[in-house]
Amino acid sequence: MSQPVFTGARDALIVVDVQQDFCPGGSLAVPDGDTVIPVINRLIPRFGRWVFTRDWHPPDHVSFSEHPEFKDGSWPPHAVQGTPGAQWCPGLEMPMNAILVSKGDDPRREAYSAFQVPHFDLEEFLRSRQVERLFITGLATDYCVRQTTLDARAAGFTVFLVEDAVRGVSPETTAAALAEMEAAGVIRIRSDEIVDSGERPPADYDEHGEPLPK
Ligand code: VGL
Ligand code: ZN
Repeated sequence: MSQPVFTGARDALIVVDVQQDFCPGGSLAVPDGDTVIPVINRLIPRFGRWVFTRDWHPPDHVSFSEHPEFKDGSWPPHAVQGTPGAQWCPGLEMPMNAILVSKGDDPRREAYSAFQVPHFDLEEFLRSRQVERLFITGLATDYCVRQTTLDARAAGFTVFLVEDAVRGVSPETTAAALAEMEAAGVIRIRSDEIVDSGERPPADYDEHGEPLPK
């Protein structure tokens, strides 16, 4: 381990789009996409806050094409609401109290990033809970991971990209995305460098389900 980073109360793990259509056998399969699952499962217990995002498209989403070119704006139908392809990949151990952010549900608009959804202000949600650092995992490095990571940096968070917990659609766009993220100040880290300090964030609710003051 080169440089351990200790997780604590001001950290959140972000898990981007680990859904069946992005894993082997899916309509928009990311090469080796399923290899991120055990890595993410090992990271989950080192955190006290988790945001899981999912692509959640209507059947007539603007990005869908009959002759997909597998690039921006021209994808095969994928992650259609309520279909098996939109479900989590088998084996992903999402905590019961993770935050779920659905995106891409407007048929007319692409939404690669969890910070771009009109119905939920993720930045405000995290800020109001004193979150400062985000650890980004999931699929795909060159699209939704890239945009989520860049938006997180633009919002002022310290951002770690967990490089063995992400996979990309193509080598060229993945290399370009990694360079772009690094230029934006994103810190690349391996999952084995992330160590649990044991510190946890305060609870959001009491034992009766009433919100606690922040
Ligand atoms: C994604 C392409 C289209 C992703 C989503 O999750 O990275 N890529 N929709
Ligand atoms: Zn999509």
